[in-house]
Amino acid sequence: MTKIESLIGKTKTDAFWSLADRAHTVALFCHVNPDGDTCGSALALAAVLRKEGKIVELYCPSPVGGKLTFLDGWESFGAPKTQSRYDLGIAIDCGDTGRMGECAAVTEKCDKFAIVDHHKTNNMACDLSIVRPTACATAELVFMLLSDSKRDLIDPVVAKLLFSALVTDSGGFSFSSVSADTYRIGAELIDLGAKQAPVFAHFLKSTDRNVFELRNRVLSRARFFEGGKIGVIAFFADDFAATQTTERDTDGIVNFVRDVNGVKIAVSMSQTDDGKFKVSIRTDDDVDASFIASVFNGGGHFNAAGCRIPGDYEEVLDRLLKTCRDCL
Ligand SMILES: [Mn+2]
Repeated sequence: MTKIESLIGKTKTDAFWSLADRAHTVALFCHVNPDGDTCGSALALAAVLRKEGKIVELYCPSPVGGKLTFLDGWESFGAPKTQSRYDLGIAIDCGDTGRMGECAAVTEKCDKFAIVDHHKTNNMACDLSIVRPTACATAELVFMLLSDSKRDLIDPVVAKLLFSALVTDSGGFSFSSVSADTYRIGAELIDLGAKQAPVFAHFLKSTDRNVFELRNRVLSRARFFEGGKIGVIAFFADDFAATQTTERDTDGIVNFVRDVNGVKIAVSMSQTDDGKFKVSIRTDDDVDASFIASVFNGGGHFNAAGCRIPGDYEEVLDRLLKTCRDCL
């Protein structure tokens, strides 16, 4: 079998463990509106560090629930924190400090601070930065960190957490960000005890009835521009109220627009309580989604990015369409 190319390299891996092995108390940080990658990667790393006798506490600025309750240990995000300081803080899958929300203040209480991430826009200050935009998921990086010296600590639960993170961030190993190593890592995780079928069924197939209703409402109003090259959907407060859903349930619905033949840029606009729109942008291979997001102070990946824009619907839509047209 072909050996998996290290995405990280020995020097950085050693630097990471020289920080982590010395730490007794560790804080792990996940990003706002958490997904399977940030939570699965953090919970996997937490499980391993706890096996080594460390006190590990998990921070996320948004509630962790919904589909993420499939991830073993998810309750620990809501557990009361016992430490006033940490030897080490690690931001997992957070493209910038803003993604840590109010939890960013806790990083001040960490004697050392590291980041493990795959967002190309990452420019956070830290003692150790492991940022690899070629990784399709932060889980690939966590796996590589563990695969050498800590492999014995990857039990079936840790393998399931990393496999879940990998599947959710790679669209079930289907995005252009997926490499042959992504599949190799997936295969290794199955060898280590991850069961793939329940992960695919849970994260990629199953839908709650109310989320199904939300999806139908919003997709039925989809608008197309530029001869069908740009597709836009919008979630308003009354959509959430009528279907008893929240912003968290919008996840992935924009992909139905991206998958329409001819669409090069799919945009999802989701109304928030503070008079803004949370915008998700999905693109095909020719268009840089992270550039569009960066125009509005957001960021992300080449084919998937996001930002927040204040204003009313028509005004925000106009500004977005102008930028999108310029990118076609
Ligand atoms: Mn990720």
